[in-house]
Amino acid sequence: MATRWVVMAGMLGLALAGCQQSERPVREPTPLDLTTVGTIAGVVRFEGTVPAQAELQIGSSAECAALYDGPVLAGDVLVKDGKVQNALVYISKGLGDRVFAVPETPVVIDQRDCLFVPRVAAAQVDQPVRFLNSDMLAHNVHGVPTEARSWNFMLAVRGASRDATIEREEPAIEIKCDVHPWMKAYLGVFDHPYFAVTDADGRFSLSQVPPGDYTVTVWHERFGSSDTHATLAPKSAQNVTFFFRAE
Ligand SMILES: [Cu+2]
Repeated sequence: MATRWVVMAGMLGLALAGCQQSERPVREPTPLDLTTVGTIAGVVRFEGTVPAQAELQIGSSAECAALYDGPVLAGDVLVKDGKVQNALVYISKGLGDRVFAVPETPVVIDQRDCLFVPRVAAAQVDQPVRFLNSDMLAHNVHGVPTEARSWNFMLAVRGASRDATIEREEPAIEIKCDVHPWMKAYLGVFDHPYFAVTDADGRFSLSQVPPGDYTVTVWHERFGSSDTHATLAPKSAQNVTFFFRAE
């Protein structure tokens, strides 16, 4: 009998902890002095022989395979003229205890032609991340963070969507579809708005950054990550170039 009570109390404790986590008080954003903010922008480059993209083995699903004629590439290495697309660049140190408003606009990740689109995305902590299914077959969305809570839901039919919010920072959360094991995406989650995914020209831009000394980090799913230092004077623009090199 005594044991039973202990177990029940333990469960109650867990339930309360869960409640508190999902109803955290909204923190008041720190005012940003727009007369002094600046920009950290630049490019992510790759030097040397560019490794080949992974080729996806989609043959286990006849429905997915029917969508393609030739090989299906992962999009894990997108390098053009030495410029790296789909690298995630973000401020990793230097913002102190500033608090930033959380955007209500969702970051959208589609499941289209049996792939996640985009493959690399980023959001703020607590910002809605909207997953869609644009295919005529069922997908699921399984986020497997190492720090934050995982999530896992089905999007059974075309047009289905569901939002997830991530409650703590993590630079690159792996997202997969358990129905189709080749489907992967990566989501960076930050408690500030200073992040970007590089475009086809390898470019990124972090705007409205307060003056200060920062560590800026680049992450790429195949090439790894590296840091650089950037000092931003008031109302200035700082240029940063990251280099990945062939091993
Ligand atoms: Cu799927």
